[in-house]
Amino acid sequence: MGYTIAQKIIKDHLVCGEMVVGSEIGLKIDQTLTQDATGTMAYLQFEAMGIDRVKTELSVAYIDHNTLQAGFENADDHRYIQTVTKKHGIRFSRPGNGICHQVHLERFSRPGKTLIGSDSHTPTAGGIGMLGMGAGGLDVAVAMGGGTYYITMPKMIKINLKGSLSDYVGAKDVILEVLRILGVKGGVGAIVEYAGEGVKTLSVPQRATITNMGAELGATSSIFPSDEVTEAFLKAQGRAEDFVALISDPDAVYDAEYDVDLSALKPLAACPHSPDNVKSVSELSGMPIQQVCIGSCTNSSMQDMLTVAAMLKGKKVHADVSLSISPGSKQVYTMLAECGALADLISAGARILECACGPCIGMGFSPPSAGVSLRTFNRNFLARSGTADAQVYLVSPETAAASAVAGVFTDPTTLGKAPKTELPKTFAVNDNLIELPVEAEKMESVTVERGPNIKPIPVGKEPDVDLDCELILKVGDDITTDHIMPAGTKVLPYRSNVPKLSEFCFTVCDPDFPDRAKKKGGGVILGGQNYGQGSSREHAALVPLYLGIKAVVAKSFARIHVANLINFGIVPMTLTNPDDYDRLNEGDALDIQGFQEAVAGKTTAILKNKTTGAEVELTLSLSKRQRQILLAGGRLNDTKKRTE
Ligand code: MIC
Ligand code: SF4
Repeated sequence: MGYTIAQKIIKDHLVCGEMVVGSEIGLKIDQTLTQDATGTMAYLQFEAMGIDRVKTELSVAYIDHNTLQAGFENADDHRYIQTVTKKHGIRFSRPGNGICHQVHLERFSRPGKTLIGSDSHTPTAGGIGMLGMGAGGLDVAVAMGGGTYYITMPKMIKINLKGSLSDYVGAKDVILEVLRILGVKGGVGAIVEYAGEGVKTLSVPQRATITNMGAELGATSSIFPSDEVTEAFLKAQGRAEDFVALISDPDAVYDAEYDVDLSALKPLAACPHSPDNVKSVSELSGMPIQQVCIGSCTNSSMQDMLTVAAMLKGKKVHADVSLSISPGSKQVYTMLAECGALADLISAGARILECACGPCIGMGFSPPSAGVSLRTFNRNFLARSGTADAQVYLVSPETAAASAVAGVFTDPTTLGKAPKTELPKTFAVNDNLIELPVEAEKMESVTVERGPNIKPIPVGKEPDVDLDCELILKVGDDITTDHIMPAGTKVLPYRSNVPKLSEFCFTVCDPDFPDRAKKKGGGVILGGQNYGQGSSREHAALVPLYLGIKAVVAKSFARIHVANLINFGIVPMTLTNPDDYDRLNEGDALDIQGFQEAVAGKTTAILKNKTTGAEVELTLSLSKRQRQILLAGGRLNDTKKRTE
């Protein structure tokens, strides 16, 4: 039996385990990336491991999330990351160089290699045929130290692309169509591979838009073949030597297959508040809008920007609309300036932002009250924009530009023939904002600078022998990490200050949660399906740990979040019978006799609801390694224990 693309890469990097779907495997990681909102924790944890130099082929730290510096906090974190990376052998991408995934795609991603990043959109690198996966900061720290990265061996899903995209239909519409078909849980436990004759019609940045939003499917990763289009892209980036061809074997077996006819696709939009709530733009056309934001790691390539510039050239942004544009990288920004397209954007009235995540993570540009905002981003979770009642729609750059001019939701295919844009044959390569680390023998000369906002990381404890506590919070299905640990201008500066961060935990769902948890000394959280979907932020585990959360019971969990819970010693358990969800209520007194014993080796435990008398069976699907981590009270404790 042949192999799929992802299976080939996994096979080449397998350190332990068997490639049997559903079982735990360990992988060697070639490259890592971090960004600043998760990076501080990752490097604090790397330092705590006491390893002098990174052992990966390449590790890069990007500054792209917390670039609003309304106080000293973010700048202090940047300085910490700059100095700690210089010391330990990691490249440092300075603020102004661009969004981690865009820059990594341009400058460092390599077909056939493995990459983990402390950011859920790391699968962007799949656009170039690299196996990129999002991970918690601690897992990235371990990989930097040469440690194994563990995942559950995924299923393989194949998307056959036929035909080619019509005028004004973009790569974003392809992934929105896949989200429409599969939904935000449809990729859980799977890697999504793209195949078929349509592949060669898509450029690398277009492919990267598609693999980027595979994160919204809940997939472990998404990947395209590495072919002549990949080779041309690498050549244009001055990296021809990084090319290797990579395709699936003709007899590779997939667990599921779907067809998407690119020629038949129409512009689509993900409606509030979920990326899979997809409708066609024509259904929405005419709806007044107040804001348009173009950029993010999903749609900020040169190709996206040139398309938008051509559509805005000689036009004016509608008086009722505020339009922001954030190019994805310094390379894109420079080339836009050099070719004059930047002038077209500025003169149409676009508000040009720096090349960073910006509005995508709520760092500025929050919409007005109840405002309709069209964004080329990848997430429209409730309140993520910074305005609690905003209505955020995810659209292509084509739909965004057409609507910005019209002032209402507009299907760009109604505009006639699309203006022709041509991508340059070579990109403006200038890595002057990538700082190189010092040589190993000079590392003592570097002083790591820590600001007062950096507070100690909470450390977990071994599980109670019997768990006796309260159901402190009950939430529904599809709870995102933006619900658990919101981001945005007010909160992000405290990513290295867990005590302060805890004041915002779950406040999107329940403003009283932090106070209640503190008063009661924590307890257990109950969630629905897909608990913890979205970002890789380990703060969504660290902060609940700080607030005394001992276990999370849910109908099902998202991949990265469950790994983060385990890393910090919070026990994840699922309801054996999902209907039991209704037999548990907030405030109920709970009791799990033999909790520690169950964590040590049982696959089920009985939860007694002391308030109602009901008994509910819980399932613990944990590997031996995960049980050992939980028994030690988290991965840092476990590593310490084993190295003592
Ligand atoms: C996001 O898009 O939600 C983020 C911000 O990039 C996160 C990382 C974080 O919370 O710092 C992600 O996707 O992992
Ligand atoms: Fe940044 Fe948004 Fe991409 Fe997250 S999704 S990395 S916040 S641009």
